[in-house]
Amino acid sequence: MLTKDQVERYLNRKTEKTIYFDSIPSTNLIAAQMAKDGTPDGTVIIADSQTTGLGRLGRDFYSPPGVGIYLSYVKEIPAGTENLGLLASIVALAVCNAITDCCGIPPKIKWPNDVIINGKKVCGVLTKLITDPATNKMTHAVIGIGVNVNQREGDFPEELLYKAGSIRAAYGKRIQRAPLCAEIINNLDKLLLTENALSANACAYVKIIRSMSCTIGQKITISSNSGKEPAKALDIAPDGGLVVETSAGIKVIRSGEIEESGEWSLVSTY
Ligand code: BT5
Repeated sequence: MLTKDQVERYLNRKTEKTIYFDSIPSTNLIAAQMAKDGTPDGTVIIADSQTTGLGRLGRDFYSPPGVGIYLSYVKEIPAGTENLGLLASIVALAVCNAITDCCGIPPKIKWPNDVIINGKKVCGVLTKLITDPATNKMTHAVIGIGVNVNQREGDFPEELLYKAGSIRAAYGKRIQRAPLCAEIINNLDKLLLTENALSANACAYVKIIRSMSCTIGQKITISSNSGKEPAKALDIAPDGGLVVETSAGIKVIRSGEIEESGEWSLVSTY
């Protein structure tokens, strides 16, 4: 199990709350309730496993015990926050840097927030914004992060085998989860609390996120409420959106889903 004693040896934070569970339905559900109840900025909920881990759009996130990192980070959204569109990519950046520093493998970011190694998803991010019903203002972001660390090839359910990967499968041996988990939190604290990346000048972050993107240059399909549309991904916009070229011209998408067709795989290979 990923325990408090193991993780705290590597954590830089001194005052922010970090709460540990063995098995719970979803760290995001607990973190969202705590955000509504006014938990301090930077509160983190960690679980060794989740029984109903959540993905985006009602999907599941497979979260078995003993092999992954499942955590949710509560970030207050002060008035004047400008870079909320970049949040998902900034979180992916924090995870990528932690994996590079702890495991020596530089992952890529599939826009906006999947972390990819050798073409497979090793981490997903789910961001939920909390609104105060009294004022109708956004108060918090709950950032859920799930990382596949020590699964071996073939450990995933059949339907995930072709798309899910783990750091161990890429690295070739077991990874210590505690230092990696702590480094993800240390990076989030640095970016979101110390540097205040959501309100700071975004240029430097966008530049790094762009350099880690495996989406730029790809032939993609955009899925949205209005259907599917083929496109080519051109760039990351200054606000975190994806600049795409479609048959109708160049535009920026800020929500919806993209699938990479796999035909232009140049950018995502190592
Ligand atoms: C995500 O959604 O990837 C967001 C995942 C966020 C998980 C964290 S864990 C801590 C926190 N608490 C929660 O309850 N959730 C967050 P999405 O982009 O919708 O991807 C979901 C899809 O990825 C699924 O439909 C599967 O196809 C695939 N998938 C499921 N489990 C996976 C896994 N462990 N690794 C890679 N892919 C997975």
